[in-house]
Amino acid sequence: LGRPHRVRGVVVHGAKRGRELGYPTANLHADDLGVVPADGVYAGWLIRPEHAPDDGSSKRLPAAISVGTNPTFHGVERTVEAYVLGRTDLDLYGEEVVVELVERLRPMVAFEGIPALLDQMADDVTRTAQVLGVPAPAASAQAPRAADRR
Ligand code: FMN
Repeated sequence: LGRPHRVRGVVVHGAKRGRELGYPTANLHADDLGVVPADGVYAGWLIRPEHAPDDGSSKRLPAAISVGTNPTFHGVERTVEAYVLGRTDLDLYGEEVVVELVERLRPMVAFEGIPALLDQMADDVTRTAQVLGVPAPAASAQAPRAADRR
């Protein structure tokens, strides 16, 4: 991508499906989605410019980012959503954040079902950690693989 693309926006409530899937995402209400690069899945960072942590927690969080309409769920609205690796506890609603897209991993895909999407997302998370040079989240922090949910 050359210089990483950045999208700034306020975190809004999405379809709430992500939490159930095990991958809660921060959905961005972007100032200008027109400048977002092609639909797909990216490795990148979620940056919290207004977050002044006194606990030493980071302003830059590693994230797997989805840009598109979520065709598996027949969505129509184009969204930018960031899953912060291994974090199911973050509450970012109403916060202004910046999403930095470092590397495009793959196109957006309309999967036949949720198990296939979950297997792919687990792989996306592993590859994101590799690209960013951070440890992959512990298995316990990850969503169950599709095979474990049957
Ligand atoms: N949705 C798709 O339909 N196809 C995909 O290939 C796809 N890949 C994703 C990869 C990652 C790393 C993430 C975080 C999301 C991906 N999504 C994909 C989006 C999910 O469908 C979406 O996060 C989920 O439906 C939750 O939506 P919500 O936040 O609006 O509740």
